[in-house]
Amino acid sequence: MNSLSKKENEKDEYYYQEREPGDIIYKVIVIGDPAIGKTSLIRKFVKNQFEKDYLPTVGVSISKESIEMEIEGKKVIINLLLWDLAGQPQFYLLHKVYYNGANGVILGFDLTRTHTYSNLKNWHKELVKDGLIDLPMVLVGNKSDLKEERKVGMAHINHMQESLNIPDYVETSAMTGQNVGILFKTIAKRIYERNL
Ligand code: G3D
Ligand code: MG
Repeated sequence: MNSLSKKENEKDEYYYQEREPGDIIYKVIVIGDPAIGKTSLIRKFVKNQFEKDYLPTVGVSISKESIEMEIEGKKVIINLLLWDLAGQPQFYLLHKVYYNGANGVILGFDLTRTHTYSNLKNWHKELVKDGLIDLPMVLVGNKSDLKEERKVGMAHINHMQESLNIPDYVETSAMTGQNVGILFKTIAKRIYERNL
């Protein structure tokens, strides 16, 4: 067996292996304007980059990470399948396919670029149109390390949270890793609570 087919094989085994009946697996879609740091946030969070599948034809890459959390005194292991959509407009028609079966949404913007913040409304509209509005959702403002270049203040963010009805907001830096774990744990916890 050559190394490529061995790798393919391992990947298949990974994706199709039998799972324990109690295994918790959630599909989380990560959306927002290009270059806000969606891919960087996922890369920072996912330890084993082997557990990733890139489908260039549809512009989607899927990573998996497990988190152990204590929720209401109970230890739970949650597997997150993180769907990362390439931002190119040619893929926009595929959003509906990409959204299909999602359990939660991470909606992001770049703290240093105001239009990525204004565009949250359009991303949200698309979620409404595709019937995903009731899913657990976390708002993320990324690039908090770029303090000097910051353009979006907390008052604006709180206003957006209210108008989009997203109670959870996390401010991250994919560069330093600040709050990256908290971001993914927050969405996992919200989905878990929703499904109790
Ligand atoms: P996307 O997946 O949303 O399109 P990427 O965004 O993850 O590709 O990131 C876009 C650019 O922003 C990258 O720079 C990346 O290194 C940078 N970036 C992402 N997150 C952060 C962050 O938290 N802080 C800083 N300072 N930069 C960040 P390049 O230069 O590779 O295009
Ligand atoms: Mg990307």
